[in-house]
Amino acid sequence: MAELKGALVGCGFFAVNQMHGWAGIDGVSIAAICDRDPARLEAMGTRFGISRRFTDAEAMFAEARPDFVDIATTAPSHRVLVELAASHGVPVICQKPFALSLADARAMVEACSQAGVPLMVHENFRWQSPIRRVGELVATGEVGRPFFGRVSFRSAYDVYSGQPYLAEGERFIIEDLGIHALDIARFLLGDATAITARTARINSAIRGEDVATMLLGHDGATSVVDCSYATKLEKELFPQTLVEIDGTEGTIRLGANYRLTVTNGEGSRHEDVSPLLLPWATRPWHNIQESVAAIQAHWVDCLRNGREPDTSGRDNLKTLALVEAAYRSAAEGGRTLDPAELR
Ligand code: NAD
Ligand code: 89Y
Repeated sequence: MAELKGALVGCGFFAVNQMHGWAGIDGVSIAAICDRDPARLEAMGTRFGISRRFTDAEAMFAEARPDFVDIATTAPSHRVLVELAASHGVPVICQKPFALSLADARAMVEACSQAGVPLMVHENFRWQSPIRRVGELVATGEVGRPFFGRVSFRSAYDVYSGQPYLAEGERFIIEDLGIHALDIARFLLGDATAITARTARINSAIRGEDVATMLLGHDGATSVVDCSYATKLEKELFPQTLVEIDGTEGTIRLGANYRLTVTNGEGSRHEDVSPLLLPWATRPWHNIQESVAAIQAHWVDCLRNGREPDTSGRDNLKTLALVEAAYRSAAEGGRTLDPAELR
């Protein structure tokens, strides 16, 4: 099997995880990296021993001719970079949030489709092993037909020191974190046909909303998706997503510290679904870090076998439509919207 030679654009805070992830996958290497900030480029190149370094993505595509590109920049640059990859015929992975608007996202999906290149959004939370386990239990009918779900992420972890831009944008928690929780709700309960949202800003030192509560209607089920970065708990749970599923035959609870409880006609049982601590991982990020490795392995599998990734650009339009609809609903006093109206 020929080795896949990838390239990475964006050598910032999170890309380190992606570089470690690639290093752990057989038959894949990162042959070139790019960042417009020379200091960040040098730091990443030195850390991972990559000598082909570019400050300009166009030059990187033209000279390095990678088999795929992993875009790890923040959202404002995503459209330009995805379209650049498409114009060079290079399969592309793009970090979440995929785009700043649905119009941009649609254009990016179209550009890749026209160029015939695969496109995956790095929407990794549904790849966390505890979430996968909940998905497996739902899919195998352990609790019957789900009629209610809750996807909850509540924390007061200081995300601003590592990612200062999170404190600066007009939008914050739905676009940055709620996007993952909404995607998990879709993954577990299917696409949503209605959403209503309320938001609040509790931390006055940031610009956007840091609390969001959303109510979603799915086919045959209702879910509550709630997230907060203003919740001071006795024990900080960052970055755990807690999940509740009520089904016709029982319940699933993914509780704190990765304790899973399944209750059905056979009684209750518990599982420890703690994520692996990969050799390069650091607590408490190891849950997210494991999911980075998992989504990257999925990408390689899809690329080699000509399959569309689960979190393709096309699929992600539905998650992004929920994000847009949530902001619109909150701005309009909690009006219920069908996200398909926005898609
Ligand atoms: P960052 O600002 O630390 O890093 C981004 C880097 O991209 C910077 O070094 C910047 O110079 C570079 N860059 C920007 N535009 C460029 C361009 N056109 N060409 C070359 N380089 C360019 O950001 P970050 O915190 O690493 O976040 C990156 C993305 O990862 C964001 O979209 C964020 O939402 C996402 N993220 C995802 C997860 C997850 O679990 N999926 C976690 C954290 C961050
Ligand atoms: O950017 C965010 C993400 O995607 O996961 C957690 C995070 O780093 C901060 O909210």
